[in-house]
Amino acid sequence: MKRVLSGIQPSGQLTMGNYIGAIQNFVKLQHEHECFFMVVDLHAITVPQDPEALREQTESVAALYIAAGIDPVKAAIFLQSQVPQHAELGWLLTTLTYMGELERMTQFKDKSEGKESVGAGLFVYPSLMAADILLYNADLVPVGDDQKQHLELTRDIANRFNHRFGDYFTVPANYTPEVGARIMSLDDASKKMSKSNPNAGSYIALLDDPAVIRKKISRAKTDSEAVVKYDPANKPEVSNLLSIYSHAAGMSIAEIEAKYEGQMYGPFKKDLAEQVAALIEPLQARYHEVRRTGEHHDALRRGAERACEVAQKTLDEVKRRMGFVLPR
Ligand code: AQP
Repeated sequence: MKRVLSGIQPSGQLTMGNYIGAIQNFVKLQHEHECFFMVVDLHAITVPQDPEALREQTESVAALYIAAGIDPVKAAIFLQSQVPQHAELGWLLTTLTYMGELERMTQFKDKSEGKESVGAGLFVYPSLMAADILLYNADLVPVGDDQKQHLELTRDIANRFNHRFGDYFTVPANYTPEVGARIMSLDDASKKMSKSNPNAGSYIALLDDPAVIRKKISRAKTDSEAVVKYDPANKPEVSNLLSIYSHAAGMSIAEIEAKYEGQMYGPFKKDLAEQVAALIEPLQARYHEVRRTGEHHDALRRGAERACEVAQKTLDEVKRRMGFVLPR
């Protein structure tokens, strides 16, 4: 049994990108491994936040974890800010991270582009992410394609620590699905689908009304070829819709291509919308039940207790190795 850790930022409404790239894998992995799934609220404040929105989105992500099928008895679900060891190890690892490494992070470049004042937190975000993972000595980190560069840096930081202070950290491996590792925007297939995109038509939110989802999919960009074929280099929009279809319906890309052979995009898009709605409707019903009963609060409390126990052991050992005096 391996140890698995991952998280999602409460920085907006979760999208089908988050579902396919992350949550769907979390649900699978909980049956095979010891899992820790966080809501990374400390990461969400690396860009300016509205306090009320942050609170609501944090609860929403936690409830969606449960609604999507993560069992809080099997996996620890917790809020990053309720496990203070993350911030502390984050600082320690920041001192082991080089400016040049952080400057190379494409997510930092994307999120800071064109902004006048960019917070230092956005810059050092990858050191905190390294702390998130290394606190649990996680073997496997299920993330979408967009997070691979951060994970690579985590590996470098872990190796650097091990080299300077003696072998301690597990160097984590990533776990990314082949198809769907990067779900793209509905309006621009060169950009990933992102919950913080100001254009709501660019993403399918898990809490979107099914009528809205149908509309968004019917308006999704395609091409003029009218052939349902997976070819990301030449048909990025249609390939993206095929990936979403494949995950929503549990069908292979080849099966879907065969189903729509000789047809225009209309029937394909219509069925895709139905598949997504069929996936989302029960999830939404369960979500509203969780929010109504508040069962996620109990799960978060238990999750944080379990996470703190593991995290404190790691933090003590890291501090001892780095030369800090521990309380006696
Ligand atoms: N479009 C995507 N396709 C596949 N996987 C994705 N993920 C995010 N977008 C896609 C995966 O979801 C997990 C959580 O991501 P995050 O919230 O930590 O931050 P992110 O990667 O920056 O996701 P967003 O939705 O784009 O958030 P914002 O807009 O706030 O930056 C990760 O495993 C990620 O790979």
